[in-house]
Amino acid sequence: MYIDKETIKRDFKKKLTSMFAEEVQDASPLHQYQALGALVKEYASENWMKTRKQYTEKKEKQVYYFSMEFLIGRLLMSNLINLGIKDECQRALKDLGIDLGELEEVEVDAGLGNGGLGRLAACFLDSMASLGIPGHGCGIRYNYGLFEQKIVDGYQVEIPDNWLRDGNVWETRKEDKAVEVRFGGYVETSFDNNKLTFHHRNYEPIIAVPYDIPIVGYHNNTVNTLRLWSAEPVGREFDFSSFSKGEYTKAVEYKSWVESISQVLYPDDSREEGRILRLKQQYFFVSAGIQSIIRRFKKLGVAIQRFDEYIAIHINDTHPAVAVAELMRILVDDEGLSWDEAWRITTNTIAYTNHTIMSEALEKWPIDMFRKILPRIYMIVEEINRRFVEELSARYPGDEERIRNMAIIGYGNIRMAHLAIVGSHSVNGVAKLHTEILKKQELANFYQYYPNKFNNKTNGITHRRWLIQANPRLASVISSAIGNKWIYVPTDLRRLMGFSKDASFQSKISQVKYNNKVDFSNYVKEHYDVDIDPNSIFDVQVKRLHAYKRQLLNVFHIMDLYNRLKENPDLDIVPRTFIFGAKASPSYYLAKQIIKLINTVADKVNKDTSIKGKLKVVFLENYRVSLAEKIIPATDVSEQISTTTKEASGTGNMKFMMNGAVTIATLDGANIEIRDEVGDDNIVIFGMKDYEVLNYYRNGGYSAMDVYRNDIRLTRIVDSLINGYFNVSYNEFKMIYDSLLYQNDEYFVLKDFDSYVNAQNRINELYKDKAKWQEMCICNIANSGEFSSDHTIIHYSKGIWNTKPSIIL
Ligand code: 26Q
Repeated sequence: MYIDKETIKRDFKKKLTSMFAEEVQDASPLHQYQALGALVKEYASENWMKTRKQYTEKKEKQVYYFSMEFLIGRLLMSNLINLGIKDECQRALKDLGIDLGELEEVEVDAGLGNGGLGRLAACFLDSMASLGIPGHGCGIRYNYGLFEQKIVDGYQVEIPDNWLRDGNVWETRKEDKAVEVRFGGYVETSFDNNKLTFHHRNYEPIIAVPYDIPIVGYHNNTVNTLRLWSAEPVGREFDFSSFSKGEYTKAVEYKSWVESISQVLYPDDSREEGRILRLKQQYFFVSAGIQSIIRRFKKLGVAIQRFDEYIAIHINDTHPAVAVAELMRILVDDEGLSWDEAWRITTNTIAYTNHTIMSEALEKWPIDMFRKILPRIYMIVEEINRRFVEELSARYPGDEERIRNMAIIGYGNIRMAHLAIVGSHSVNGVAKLHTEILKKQELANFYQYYPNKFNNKTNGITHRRWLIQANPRLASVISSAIGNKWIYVPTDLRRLMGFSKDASFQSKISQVKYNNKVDFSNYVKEHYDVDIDPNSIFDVQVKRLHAYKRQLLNVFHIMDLYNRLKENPDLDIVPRTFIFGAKASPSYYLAKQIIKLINTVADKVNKDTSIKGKLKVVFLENYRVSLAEKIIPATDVSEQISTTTKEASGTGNMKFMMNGAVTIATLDGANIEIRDEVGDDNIVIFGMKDYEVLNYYRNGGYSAMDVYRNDIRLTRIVDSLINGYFNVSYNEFKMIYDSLLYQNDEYFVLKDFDSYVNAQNRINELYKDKAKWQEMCICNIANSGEFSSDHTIIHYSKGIWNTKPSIIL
């Protein structure tokens, strides 16, 4: 789309007038941002209509990506870039005395996700739109996203994320598209016209109101939709006066019960099981989403028997797995199809992605709870299970144990992963190793039974947000070397390999990194009042805090390095700045102790002038998408150090690679595929191999205590957690201490320590050779195109959804 500067200026002023009756110079940055956002949305609207119309007229197959989480971040810049009007807009605002970069900072992140899974959903939306694939998001419009993190005295404190306080310029409330979702009550059966019929009685109705957000494709006129559902009571305006006293109270209670459903995103907390509200959230958005899909489908005038030829539903982990039963319910109860016909359609429509092998994260719901909230859905799950168990008995006669292990309902629970596998035609893992582990270990029984359902789709990230938008300096240096085909075909970045040894190109790349580091240092100074040196190595670990991600291993290396520096202040190392960003789930105490430990170490190290500024540690408060966009382009060393087999894929690893960081990693998740792309010389690998880890888990034989006793560095570090070294109470880090020595270090922090320290020493040596280091950085950028989510989405589209691009002229 092309809009000239003068038009933008005129339209922007008009918006300020119509929305706020203000002139440019009187409007606050918030109002300026809101006016600009509204204007950008307006610019996208025509294509939004056009896209929708074309999809309907051409009856194109649609994909609906169902996810409890969409970690969108900000939309202003990415919309401007994708519409192709960023530069013109920047010039227009400049004429009016406004800095676009400042307005960008006014937008609050849409933090409707925990981490990787939610961000993946957001990258996928961007890629689907940019490839012209008719694909839309379906989720929940939480009033509160992931909590805001404050660090107070080194501890994490959670603050509610009231992201809608000033409204959301990107959304459109579609009241006329609202649907009803029913909870509770009971099911009556009757025989009508010789047919068994089910009547849901005495249920609590809830209105689901959709809020639509445009998803703008890159320079291609496509605008898809992210539809987020909000829960509202039936009868929006209560006529409270008409209620008697008792009913009045009931009505108010009902209202707040309803509103609780879309109130808050659950922080990733697989330990806290069986929370009723989360199940209600799941059914709420799944039912609303499927109802609205059916409604639209019916307008096509195609027989419902052909539903699966026109619709693909993708479920992001098991969180929306109740979709299997809900689609069955609608097809059987409302559309009057036979069970077998409905089952064929359902399984052909639905596909499922698994994001974890951590067994404690596999969702299950207690039968009694599930039945009470979703009585009809429970009956359907029971019937699916009955038929599945019957099939299994025919295939594995007498193998009761296998059948018990595979059943959807067992040991008083409904196992959502089993429901998702049985009810879909495709089950995919998110990186090669992860998929292999699913097939050979976690889901081996299912793989044997349904070998053709299983497939791998390695994750990806959108290079538009994570390179073009977040790192414009790098994008421009790349284009000056190889042109801009890479923007449309990211694997074209490969051509940078021709420049990997080119001294002048190396120096450009190094200058970009340096400038980004200066920018970030200024940001750290302004927001944390910490001085960091842009000439030091920026070594970054940013991701959710989890024991398996091993932030602790990183801290232990820092403690060891500090000890070495104390012994020898002239130790020949390149100065390093270790940067962390991580939120811990509010009830995950071990994770919170690790945050406190990082801050405690930071405090001690940063205050100590005797180490001559060779070591700095910074904990970035409130890590989120918009902060990731600032730190990733400024990173030299990317920490991807999970216990091998535990990180399904990782996606941060890809973002760093694309921005020219060198990765220090275990051979876990997608790190393996990154290594395969760049080769062993351009990544630093350490740690246990998958088979070693699996062997210890299966057969035992690891003694953390022995490792601790036999390595004096570790003895010293681990002891200092409890011996007063840090001037904190004995119990401050006791849980960490016990997890290592008395729970035998489940994630092999001690076991991998020596190997990790050696790897870090290699990093130090490599960095000293400036040319070699730049060559590594370029090689990483050049090979990162494989990890564009465009690539990933093309594979989903061809291999799972059977959809094709629809070019909007
Ligand atoms: C479960 C029960 C109750 C409340 C919350 C949850 C919950 C919420 C979020 C469980 C899991 C999640 C998120 C998981 C996640 O982000 N997994 C990551 O997915 C990425 C995308 O595939 C992978 O790259 C990461 O390896 C994986 O950890």
